[in-house]
Amino acid sequence: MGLLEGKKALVFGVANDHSIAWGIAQALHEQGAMVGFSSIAELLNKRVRPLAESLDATFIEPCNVQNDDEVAAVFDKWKKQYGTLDILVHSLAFAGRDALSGQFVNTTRDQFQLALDISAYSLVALTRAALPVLQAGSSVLAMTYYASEKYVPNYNVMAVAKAALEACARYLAVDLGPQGIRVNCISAGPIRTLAAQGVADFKLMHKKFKEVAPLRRLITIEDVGNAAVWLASDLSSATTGEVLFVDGGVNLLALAAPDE
Ligand code: NAD
Ligand code: 0WE
Repeated sequence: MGLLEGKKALVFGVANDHSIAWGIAQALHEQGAMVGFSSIAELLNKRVRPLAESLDATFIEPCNVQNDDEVAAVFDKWKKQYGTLDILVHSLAFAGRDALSGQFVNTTRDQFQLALDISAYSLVALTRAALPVLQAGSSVLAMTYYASEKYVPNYNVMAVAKAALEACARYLAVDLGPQGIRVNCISAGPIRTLAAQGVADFKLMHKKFKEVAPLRRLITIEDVGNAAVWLASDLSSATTGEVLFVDGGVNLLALAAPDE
């Protein structure tokens, strides 16, 4: 019997089979959850639908999280089709490519607004729109990155967006706690997804990560999916407003241990 038997999940942010959202969706499904999908319209038919159908999904709906009407429409549809939602997964982020290189001091107002809107405010927008279907025991999950706390070269405005996302999760956790709804973040180590593609020196980051990580290996979308199962399940019933690191221990380092 799976840990999520009888639960219904809605996952935002699958772009392809490398997406963290896809790793989470598969892990939730493996534990018995019914999983629905929402992604931006352009990705839906050629990329997301085949993946979703391989997990027997019957809910595959478009949503650009910048658009309040599209956000409302997804949850209206969910309510009509399923009535309640146990697991809401936010696995999306965006900043203009130009903002992710060069000096942070040059971040424009437009770049800042776009990154914070898509990557942080959207958690508030999705959670509020989901409230009519969320219930006691429901779990909301969002993906973050350690650069919210400590400097990472080139992450720039996304670091500010992740700091905002984590703060949003804490405030949502307090708002919704009395209703028995939990809100948490998973902070993953670097994974080669579409969003990591073309990131300056990502290959080098990967190499360094593997060398210094206490667990001496890279992080996979399966690792993240398994952590998501715990946070989505009743096993984590007293955990809310937290950031759970799935990073092989890298966040605990002040200085890498010397090579053996
Ligand atoms: P990905 O490219 O597979 O997923 C990002 C998703 O964001 C895509 O599906 C994209 O369509 C979606 N998106 C962008 N703008 C959107 C909008 N306006 N409306 C709706 N969806 C939109 O990359 P990923 O690495 O799987 O990213 C998922 C999450 O994980 C992000 O929050 C990212 O910041 C976070 N994260 C990634 C890593 C990593 O190294 N890959 C590490 C830690 C955290
Ligand atoms: O959160 C992320 C990805 C964030 C991201 C990446 C892109 C690249 C393509 C958001 N928006 C865009 N927009 C694009 O046009 N990660 C944690 C992966 C990541 O991204 C980095 C990293 C790491 C790690 C960017 C710079 C430096 C390190």
